[in-house]
Amino acid sequence: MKNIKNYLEGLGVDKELVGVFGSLAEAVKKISVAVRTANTGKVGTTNSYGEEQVALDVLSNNLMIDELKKNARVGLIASEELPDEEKIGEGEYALAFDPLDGSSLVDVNFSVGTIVGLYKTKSFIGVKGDDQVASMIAVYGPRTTIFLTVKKGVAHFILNNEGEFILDKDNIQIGEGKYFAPGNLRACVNNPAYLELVNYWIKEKYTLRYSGGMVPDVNHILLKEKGVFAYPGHKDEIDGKLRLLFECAPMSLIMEQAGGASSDGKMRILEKALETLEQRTPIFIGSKSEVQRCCDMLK
Ligand code: P6P
Repeated sequence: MKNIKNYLEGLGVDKELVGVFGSLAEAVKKISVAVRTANTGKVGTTNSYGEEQVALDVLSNNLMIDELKKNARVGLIASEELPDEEKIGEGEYALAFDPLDGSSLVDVNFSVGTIVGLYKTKSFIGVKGDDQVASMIAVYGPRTTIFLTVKKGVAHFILNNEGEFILDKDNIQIGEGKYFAPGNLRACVNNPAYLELVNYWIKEKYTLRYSGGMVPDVNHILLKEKGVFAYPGHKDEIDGKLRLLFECAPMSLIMEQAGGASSDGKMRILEKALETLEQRTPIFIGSKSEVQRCCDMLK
């Protein structure tokens, strides 16, 4: 049975990057335990985007950073839970992450996830998603799983009882099919085109799969190999809620590497140059024809 290390070695990935994924796997295992056991209460602080932090946000962020600080190959980090990018060493890899996306869903026992984009850069300002050398999402659900890409396709791993992530499926190929995850439905009030798009999916009898957690919702598309997740902006937040660096770019790299697409409605997410760490973007991600439908109908 292949684990992450020998899967990556089989692709000829250099040992430094294999080691970084080893650190990420260790962090994911620790966050998985925290999600299942730690306090989900609010800690009375907010992150630099004004979002109230729950104890788990802070704990997950600390678990991730502690693990990365042990790896000499990691030089720069940026986290949704930190106010700015931070140099933590001399290594060539720069990691941008949302340590626990959807943390507010833990207290209702919904699935949540970790999102990581890996770069070789001295600063995240100015980077594009296409500059990522790799990306990873972890899902904390009934099982703890990882999707990752090193730009040689996408592979899925499941954590076993021995603490190993074992290869479940590689070469994920996104086709077409009738699943939809229509986020930010409140945008329909001021955006008749979005209302028309959602009504199209309803009239065509698409199956609704929306949990309020982007990671499990995109994970569903990757495992079913079809479907679309939409999160448009609306008049009060024209760029929507989701962040380019910490959420959308890493997810978009995985989706495109699996043969899907990801757009902000006008351009590929992976072509968008980062202007600020907290930059948000609308996102339509999944099966190619569904993403195209979103772009066409929301033009
Ligand atoms: P809404 C979770 O808080 C998150 O950042 C994403 O994981 C998710 O897709 C989105 O927000 C949900 O937003 O507006 O449905 O609560």
